[in-house]
Parts: sequence; C-alpha cells; structure tokens
Amino acid sequence: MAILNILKFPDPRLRTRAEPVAAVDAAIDRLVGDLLETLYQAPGIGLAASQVNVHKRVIVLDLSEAKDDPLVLINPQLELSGELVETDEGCLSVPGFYEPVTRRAHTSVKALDRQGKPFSMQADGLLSVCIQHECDHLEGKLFVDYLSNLKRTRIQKKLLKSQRADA
Ligand code: GNR
Ligand code: NI
Repeated sequence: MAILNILKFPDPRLRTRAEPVAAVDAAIDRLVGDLLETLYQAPGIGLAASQVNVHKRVIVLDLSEAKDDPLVLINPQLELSGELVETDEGCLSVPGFYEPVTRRAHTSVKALDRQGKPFSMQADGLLSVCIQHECDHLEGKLFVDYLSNLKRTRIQKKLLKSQRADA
C-alpha cells in the first residue's frame, strides 16, 4: 500500500470528470487500498480517486470513530431526496477551510463494492453529505463551487499563497 499525494484547489486536474471502472480487478483493489491508507493518514472521512489524480469512479469513506469501518463505492449512482440541510463542509483538497453547504438530506446509492458486487444503500446525516461531496469530486466539482464568488476567490488566494510558501 502507499500514501498518495492529494491535489489541492485550484489545481485544474481536480476538474477532470472520472471514467467508470470497467472491471473491478487487482489494480482497482490496490487503488482502494491506497485510497484507504491515504484517507486514514490524512485524516479524513472520505476520499475520491480524483483527489489523488486517478480519474476513475472510486470513492472510499469511513465515518467510524475507530477508523475500522471502510465503505467503498465503485461507479456510484445517487438519487437525492428529502429536505435541504446545511452542513459545514471541509475538503482535503481545500485544507483549512470549513464553510456551510446546502444539500438534500437523503441519499440512495447503487454501487459496486470492493469485490465488484452490486449493492444498494441509504444514507442520512453526515454520511449522506459525505457521499454527495465525494461523488461531486468524480464530476470535477468541489464544495467551494457552492460558495459565493467572493468567498471562493478569497480561499483560492490564500491557498495559492500557502502553496507558494510550501514550494
Ligand atoms: O474529511 C472530510 N470531512 C468532511 C466534512 C464535512 C463534509 C465533507 C467532508 S469530506 C472531507 C474529506 C474530503 O475532502 N473528501 O473528498
Ligand atoms: Ni473533498
């Protein structure tokens, strides 16, 4: 397994639309292992392959306290419903910023698991938000896209400045 580099906003590669996984093979299993290792060391509650510059429709999540309950979604398909709820969101690709985002409360998911087996599930609360946030990454979309232009521009300036300082 390996810890992968996480792309940071405004890296244009984060805007790439991910391709469906054609076969859940050994290479995808290795990608899932690397995504989970990268997620746990970050640490975060979700990670999309897009964030590590692999443009395939694979996401991993783990909202458990003990970080021992991974959820793998390959080629996820979402149906959203319910009321609008506002959550403070953060993103490993937008480090240090938390801003309120409004989304649908309920998510119904169809996906393949790490073994390539189809399954469905329902989510509410933070898991629902996180699944929607990760699926946005697969479309090249970031939570900052939901903010005002002013807020997004401020975040971009601050991140570019700190990225220059790191380099
Ligand atoms: O670790 C993460 N926390 C989080 C908090 C609120 C809403 C969404 C998230 S996802 C984020 C990790 C990440 O960037 N996933 O793409
Ligand atoms: Ni994110």
